[in-house]
Amino acid sequence: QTLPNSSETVTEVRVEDDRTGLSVETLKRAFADNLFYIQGKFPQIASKNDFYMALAYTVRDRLLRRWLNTAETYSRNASRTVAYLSAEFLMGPQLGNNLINLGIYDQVNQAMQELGLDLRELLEEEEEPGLGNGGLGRLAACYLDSLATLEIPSLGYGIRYEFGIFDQDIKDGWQVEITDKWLSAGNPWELPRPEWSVEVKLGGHTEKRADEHGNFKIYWVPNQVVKGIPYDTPILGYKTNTANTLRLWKAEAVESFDFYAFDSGDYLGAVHQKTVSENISKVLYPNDNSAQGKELRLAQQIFFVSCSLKDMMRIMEQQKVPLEQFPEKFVIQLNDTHPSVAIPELMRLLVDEYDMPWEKAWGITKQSFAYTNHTLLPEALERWPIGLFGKMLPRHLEIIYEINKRFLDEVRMKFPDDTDRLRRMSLIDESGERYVRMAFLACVGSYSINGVAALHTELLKKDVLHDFYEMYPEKFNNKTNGVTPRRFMVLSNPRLCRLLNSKIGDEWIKNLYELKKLEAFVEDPEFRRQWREMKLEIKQDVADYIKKTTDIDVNVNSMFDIQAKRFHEYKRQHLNVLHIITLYNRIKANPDIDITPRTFLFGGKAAPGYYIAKLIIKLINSVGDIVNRDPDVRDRLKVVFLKDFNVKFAQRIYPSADLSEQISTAGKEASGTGNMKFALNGAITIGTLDGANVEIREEVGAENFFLFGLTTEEVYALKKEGYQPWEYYQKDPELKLAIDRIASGFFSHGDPKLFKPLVDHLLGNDQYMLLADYRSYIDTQDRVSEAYRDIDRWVRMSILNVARMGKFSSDRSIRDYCEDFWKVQPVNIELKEYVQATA
Ligand code: GPU
Repeated sequence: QTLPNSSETVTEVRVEDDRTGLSVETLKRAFADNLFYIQGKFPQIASKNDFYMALAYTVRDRLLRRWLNTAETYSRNASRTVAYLSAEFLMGPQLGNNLINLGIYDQVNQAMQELGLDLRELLEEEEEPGLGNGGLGRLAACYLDSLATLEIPSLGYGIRYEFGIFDQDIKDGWQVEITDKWLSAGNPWELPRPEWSVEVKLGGHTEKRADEHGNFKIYWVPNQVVKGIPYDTPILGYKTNTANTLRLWKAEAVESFDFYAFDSGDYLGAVHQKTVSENISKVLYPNDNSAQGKELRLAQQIFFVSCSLKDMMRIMEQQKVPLEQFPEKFVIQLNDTHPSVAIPELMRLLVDEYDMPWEKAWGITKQSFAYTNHTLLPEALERWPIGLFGKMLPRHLEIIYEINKRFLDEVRMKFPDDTDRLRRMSLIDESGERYVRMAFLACVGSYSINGVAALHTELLKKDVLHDFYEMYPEKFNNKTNGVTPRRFMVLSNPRLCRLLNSKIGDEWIKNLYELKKLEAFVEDPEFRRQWREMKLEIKQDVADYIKKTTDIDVNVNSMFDIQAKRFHEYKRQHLNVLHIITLYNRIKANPDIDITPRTFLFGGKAAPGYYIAKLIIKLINSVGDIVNRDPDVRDRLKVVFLKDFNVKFAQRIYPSADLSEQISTAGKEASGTGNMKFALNGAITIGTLDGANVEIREEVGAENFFLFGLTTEEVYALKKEGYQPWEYYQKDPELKLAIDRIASGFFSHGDPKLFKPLVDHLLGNDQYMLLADYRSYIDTQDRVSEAYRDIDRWVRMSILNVARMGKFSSDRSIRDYCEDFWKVQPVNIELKEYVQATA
């Protein structure tokens, strides 16, 4: 409120509104108000969580005006909108990020201080929404941040899992899974919108019947109906007024079922029905890069996809955009194939429910979808057994058959007399048990198909989707992944940011290529000293954390050598272990050997059903138990497994790395995004020519990157000529000794059985070719050790890595998507004091 200026001499007095004001005084008052009126507590009896909640509501109030202004502007302009469909959004904690993006971190910090509270402690209180497994879900979250920052109208659509990714504990060296009760203390960031609930049909059968005009139509008679309730979370851009929406669907029973059951007296039956419905959004499937083929998972997919499409149609109706203009109003990005039933579902809605002719509906559908592929691993490519699919989605199966029939006609026309091609490309795999091939469906129903790094896109074209590339070359394009510098630099690494800002200003936060300007300072010894000191302080923080959580002492002058990511054989954490054992063996053979001290840090979860991945975690802990205690080692090597790697923890750990381990078998990691987060925080990468490593190396320069291992072509060639891991084992004494020590029970209290499955994998077929890459890896690690001894050289490399990583901002990725095929324009949001209420 502004008091009117009655005369020239009266100074303007601004009274800040308690729900929007950003001054320290107003923030303090609003905080006290929320503690009292929302948490219902006075300071003397308030818990830390009460304080966190009061602060969260204080920040949310300040978001709401932006959020409503944004929604109002979008609906008034009927702006073209990106709908990002994803089964996972790995958002991480919201409070800190919102403070950064609102630009009030410092004011809030001061306000809390003046109230005798510690902002950092309150930030720690937040239970993060871990609604994703790893890279794919985190990428979706980074993209939402960039979409809002670039002022692009967009909606994220997904599932509001009651249980996100499990919490990981370690007992006796083994992973133990604990359910993630992230909602138990309440979620201040979401608003339920029950008035926009929708119903989704499942199961049953289809019938052909005449409608009221005597025309024959297909009717789907389901045997289950569930209700989807949207829960909205605001996604604020960095220093813009734009606040977009993440809309997550919660499954509930429809009321009609309750009434029906009560009438018939089946009270327990009604309650049971409720449980069955609610199960759909109960839990996130904890698999990364592997398809499960479970009925409930398919139910989750159709559930959130159908809710989201109906929501888009509701929005169009409200904005009076005719359905024919669906592709002008929305572009739907499919985050992998998990939401790809959206293609037959949109067809079903248009043809069955809106009586649109097939050709017209197909024209709309084909122009509305774009598909991102995130993996080349065969076990991760989704296929649904026909039986299971038809039982859950009988009408969708018919529609897929029709799409397939017309598609195969097209293939026949383009490639006459090529029956093998028809068999290869059919949406239905008929080589044994029949399956629906979801990646192929996504290719046929989308106007764009992209990979997530240059190499990955090339391999898609050459290999996994080669036939589709020949059929539709114009659809294929690359969009190299990126990460948001707001969360993964500004929020997580304040020390680095202060140093950067003091030299190059803060433009880099919105335009990451600005980091280039750092190169001018690499020859400045004072700057290098500051850089080194900064890194040391960060490492000290992490060392304190390690001491507190594991009671292990680590030396901050040792090299922090970190591998933090999901556990998977293709990511080869066990190759890293072979290096650790090799160094240990060298010390055992010669205790006085001069080696570069290292602290090996691991973090990451294994899928609960992935036995070998869990065994690798056990191996790391077992090796750590020996190495950390052996007096011969004299603290020169430390092995630490940090449990429960999640977004909060990732933010803490990335800044402390000297060396980033990106050591997957070439051709297996689609892109990787952890590789980017490490390098942006000044770590040097040791890596293979895989995924985005290739482009990182191109950007930072080969002399600032430690490359090793076979190339993708060499991997293929070696496989073809008959790879014999045993020969590598026989020929390389260091390798042989490392494996023998695992096999003999040296790290398992003399029990040779414990790690036998792992040893058998390596000496048997060694699918991911660790043995073939071992020597190159070890020799390169020796060069790394050498380089680290020249600390000044290392600091130069570190600075140059940061300076040259500008390409890997998710802002750049999102700009590429917008310009290349989304064709969406930014919409500026003006902040009005009040949103006009209309009847
Ligand atoms: N990715 Br498919 C996952 O995290 N989970 C999955 O189920 C599938 C892919 C990852 C890729 O492994 C990683 O290389 C990539 O950077 C990331 O998706 C985002 O594109």
